[in-house]
Amino acid sequence: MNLEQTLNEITGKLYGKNIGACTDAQLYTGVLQLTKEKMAETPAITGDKKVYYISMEFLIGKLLSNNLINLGIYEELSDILKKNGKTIADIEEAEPEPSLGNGGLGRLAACFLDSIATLGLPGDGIGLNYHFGLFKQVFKDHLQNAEKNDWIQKDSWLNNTGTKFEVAFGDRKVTSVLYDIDVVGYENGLNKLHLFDVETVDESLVKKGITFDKEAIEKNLTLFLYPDDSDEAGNLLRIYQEYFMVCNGAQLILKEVKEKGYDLHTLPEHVAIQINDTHPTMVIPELIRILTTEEGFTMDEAIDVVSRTCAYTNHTILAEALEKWPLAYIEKVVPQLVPIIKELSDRVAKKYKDEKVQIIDKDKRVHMAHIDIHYGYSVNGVAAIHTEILKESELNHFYKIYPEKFNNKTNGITFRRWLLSCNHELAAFLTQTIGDGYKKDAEELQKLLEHKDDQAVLDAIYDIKKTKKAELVSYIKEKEGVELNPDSIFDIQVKRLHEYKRQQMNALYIIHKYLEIKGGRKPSTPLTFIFGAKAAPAYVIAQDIIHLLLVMSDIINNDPEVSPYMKLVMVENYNVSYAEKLIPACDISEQISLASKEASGTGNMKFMLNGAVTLGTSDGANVEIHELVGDDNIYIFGKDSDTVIKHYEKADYVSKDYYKKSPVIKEAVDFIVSKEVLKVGKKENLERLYNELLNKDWFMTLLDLEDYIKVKDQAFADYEDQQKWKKMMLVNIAKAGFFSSDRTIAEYNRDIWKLK
Ligand code: GPQ
Repeated sequence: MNLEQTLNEITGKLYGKNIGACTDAQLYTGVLQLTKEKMAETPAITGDKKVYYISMEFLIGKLLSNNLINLGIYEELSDILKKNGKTIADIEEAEPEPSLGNGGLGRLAACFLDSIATLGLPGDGIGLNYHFGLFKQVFKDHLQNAEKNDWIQKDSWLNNTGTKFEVAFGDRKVTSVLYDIDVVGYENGLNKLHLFDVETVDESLVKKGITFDKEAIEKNLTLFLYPDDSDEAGNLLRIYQEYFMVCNGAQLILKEVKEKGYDLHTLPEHVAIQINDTHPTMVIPELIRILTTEEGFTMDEAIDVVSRTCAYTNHTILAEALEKWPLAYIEKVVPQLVPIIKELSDRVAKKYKDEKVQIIDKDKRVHMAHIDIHYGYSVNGVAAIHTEILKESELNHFYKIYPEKFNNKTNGITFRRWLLSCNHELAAFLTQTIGDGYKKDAEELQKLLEHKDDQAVLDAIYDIKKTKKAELVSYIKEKEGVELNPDSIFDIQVKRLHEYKRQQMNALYIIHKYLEIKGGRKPSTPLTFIFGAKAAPAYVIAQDIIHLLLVMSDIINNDPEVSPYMKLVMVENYNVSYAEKLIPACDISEQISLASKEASGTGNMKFMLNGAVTLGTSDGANVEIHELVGDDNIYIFGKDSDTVIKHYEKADYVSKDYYKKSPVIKEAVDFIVSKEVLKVGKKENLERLYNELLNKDWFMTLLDLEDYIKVKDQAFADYEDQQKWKKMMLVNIAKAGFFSSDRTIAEYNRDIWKLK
């Protein structure tokens, strides 16, 4: 049977209809079933050593198109649908987006699974099946509201495996259920994403918005990702979730190793466990607990075996993100782990006197990262500058003890999703121009450099950008009700909302531009500013920044004097699917974090690959982008990380000094609490933000604002020179190959996992 006959048969059985008669939603279900059948026929990737990537987040996005691409049947299926009067794009719209991650860390895990399978390496993900995932963002009265994201439908990518484990929280026991999602490599075999759930989970617990009873663990454990952690119950729930994941993960790993007939004493020869930031750290004491209590290991043996199996990735230097759980909390949730953690801590204390490397500190808090570093065999950062900062300052005390453990693995992105799937036009043009070798070997994108003086190629890249901008314009019109000008410059900042990422600095630029236009200085090419960001519900200032952006968009877009020259839109519920529409349409990629604070960033790579030019600070992977494209193809501004780190050390940054010194800064900051803005927005939120910027500004917005304005204006001016801009686009695309997650994963494997 050919593909069309198979699909007709499926829709016939499901709905008694042929392809052409189905609704898009019905057809989605039909194609889902077809794809799952094809995946089930794909051979599993095997080998005598396997990596388990354990993570609280897997921001996998919609899976249909990617699976079709990786199976090699995307084109064929899309033709079949067309023939029957349907489009693959409409069917994609019917797929709900799983929301199993917050941002970069979760998305990275998803890119990694794709690359592990694509490289033919045996490797599975281990995580949780959150029923409502990360909240759905809804704007009302210029404020963010959080609602549950009900993404799981009757038919989905989840396969109930029937595997169950028991997980004990002291005397309280729960039973897990394991759901698997198949991960198919690009023209390669099959791995799995294992998502654990609680058998007794109860969705009806969720009342208004995202509020629910936090005590009923058996019922609530897998309802949401990252529950509000502003109170003790929230913190405890997070620890329950973390332990639930690692306890299941440990049982699954040991079960698989035994089933293969290996002696558990040889665990490091057959298993590598990559710990994605500190959230899964308890897998270390949990494995030790199981091996010593159930498998007859001595404590020394268990510690030795586990330490040679686990490797840790650090994704941030922000102190507030480094988990330090009170021992009392762990005692309450998993008392059985406490003796192990104390043993691990005592062994460290005997050997090292330095306070800074202890596992349990004087205040009886457990430093999760310290467990990973002492009892893991590898510690890696996620971009060159980030790893240097870890070695030289943040984790310097550990680096001195274990220099051999430290290594860098600059992040990457899967080109299947972030080029082949989200930008068919560019992918097809590249294939036509440089062949399709780049699909397997991303470095081949450099061949494009041979065409940098080829007018037809330059024009084509620019035209594709125009097409993608036009598509985005109609999408935003439909979703947000805002009319954008496709001939304007698209300047985009999309990422989680955090002060260190400095969306507020971008907002101050926008205020500055608005005032300039009001004063009669109009930009030669109109400007479009687009934001997308969710803020943690308990993060007050982040909510205020969203409020300012929403208020400003109201003011700007409704001002007939200004809106022909400038528009601002903050898209609602920014997620992976939205990113896939925004990124191909972007001209200027905003990567403006305070230097030293963004571990890597991965959006920066996606934008570059799609021909946007970066406007950024010397932070995270921007530094490597800069090195690759050279000074002429990027806009870098702001103080460097050494300068910033010194400011923190000396505590000598005073934002008010910058405000007083610069009339431009003062004017923009004051505007936040001007009559005009207060008329539209809320006094409390706007004043709080204003005071924060003036009296605290912990992430030094005002430090870089003047330079930012100068360099951003330069970028807009350069855009006028079309020829110059086209070449910049071309160089960015050509140099993006380094950021393929295939390269990143090959490095993890070469240096850390060592799989065949
Ligand atoms: N990151 Cl620790 C997250 O998205 N969530 C987290 O909890 C932590 C880090 C990000 C980080 O901010 C980005 O700079 C990285 O590019 C990303 O992880 C992946 O490494």
